[in-house]
Formats: sequence, C-alpha cells, structure tokens
Amino acid sequence: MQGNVIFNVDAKLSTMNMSKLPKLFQVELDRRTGIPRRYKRKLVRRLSDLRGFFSDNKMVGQMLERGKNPIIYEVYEIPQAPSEGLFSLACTVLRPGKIGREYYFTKGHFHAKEPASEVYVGLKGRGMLLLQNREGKIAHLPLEAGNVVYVPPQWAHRAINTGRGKLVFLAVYPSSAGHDYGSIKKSGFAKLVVERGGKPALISSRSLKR
Ligand code: PAN
Ligand code: ZN
Repeated sequence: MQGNVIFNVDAKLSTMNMSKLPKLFQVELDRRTGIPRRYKRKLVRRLSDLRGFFSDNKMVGQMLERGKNPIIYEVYEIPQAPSEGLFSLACTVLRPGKIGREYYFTKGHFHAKEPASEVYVGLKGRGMLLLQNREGKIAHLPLEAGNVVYVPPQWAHRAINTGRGKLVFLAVYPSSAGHDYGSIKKSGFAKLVVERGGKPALISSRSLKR
C-alpha cells in the first residue's frame, strides 16, 4: 500500500526478516481503541488522498483550498512477505464524518492477485462493507463491533462508517494479495452510502455524481 507511512513502531515486529517464515507472535488489541499495541507500519489517509473518490468533488476542492484536510482513516499494519500461505493483518480506524451527504469511507480495492479472499472482524463502531464484483454486481453487509465479514475472491470492498464514533476493524488477508485501487478509482462503486432522514441509505452513484 502506498501513502503516508509511519515506520518503526515496534522493535520486535520491525526486525522481522521478511525473507524468512514469520515467527510465532501474538498482539494485544487495546481494549478502548481496538488498535494493536504493536504493529509495523501506520498509514494515514487524509481527504487529499481521497481526491476524486467522493461524489461531491467540488466540496472536496473547496475544503482543501481552505486548508481543511481531515484524516479520514488510519491503517495499522502487520505485514508478512508476499509468499503463499502467509497472512498480513491490518487494523483500520475509519473516522466518523461526511462529505456532503456521503459518509466517510475507505478507498476500496480489488485484490491484485486473485483469487484472494479476506476476513474483516468488526471491533468498534457501526458501518457497512460495500462489495462489487468485476461484472458490476453490488452487495452490502453490516460491518460493526462484534461481527465478521468474509470477502470472497474477486469482490472489490470498501468500508463505510455510518455511525457516530470511529469504525474499527481488523482485516486478515493473504500477504501476496496486492491492492488494485485503479479499477475502483476509474469506474467507482455503482452505489453510494448517504445520510437520508438521519439514517444511512444506498443510492445509485449516478444520481449524486458532480
Ligand atoms: C484493508 C484495507 C484498509 C484500507 O486492510 O486495505 O481498510 O482500505 P483501502 O486499502 O481500500 O484504502 C484490506 O482490505 N486489505 O486488503
Ligand atoms: Zn482487501
């Protein structure tokens, strides 16, 4: 994953030799925040990193011009070498908020090396996982504290925070999966999640695109 990456957080994890098999390890999740107490990299995604993703491009432009560039989400990664049979772990903290009527979300991606499935474990907050396959079929499932979502191979996936607090989830995926952001950036998801009458609603992305 590219982006603003902060290294050097944990000595044990960061000295892991990526060319060898990983050693046994366990990581505690902070009970209050859900964030792993040890991780190798922290990735920060701000509004400027999501330019072109939200439907109200104009509002994004105006906010950035005024110097408003909020953090949308952070990812705490424990990666492994991209070898068959290894899993990477990543904990995402997706902030609450909206751009216009559209709730904050993660960029969303297909896995580059298919087939690669993934498991999302909801740790805090309330939200949704939006999925879309290469044929354009769309699906959505709740993603919230206490549930587990299985993402099958060949489905692009995007997390959306529809709650008032942070949405925190742990992802477990093959370390060789890779991330294809380009396809989703180009075509977008066919549906958007917006607030309507105080509640989340799915609408066609064509009806809001500006
Ligand atoms: C997750 C995501 C994470 C950030 O770990 O990478 O939530 O979302 P984007 O990668 O779409 O910006 C995952 O799905 N890994 O495969
Ligand atoms: Zn993924």
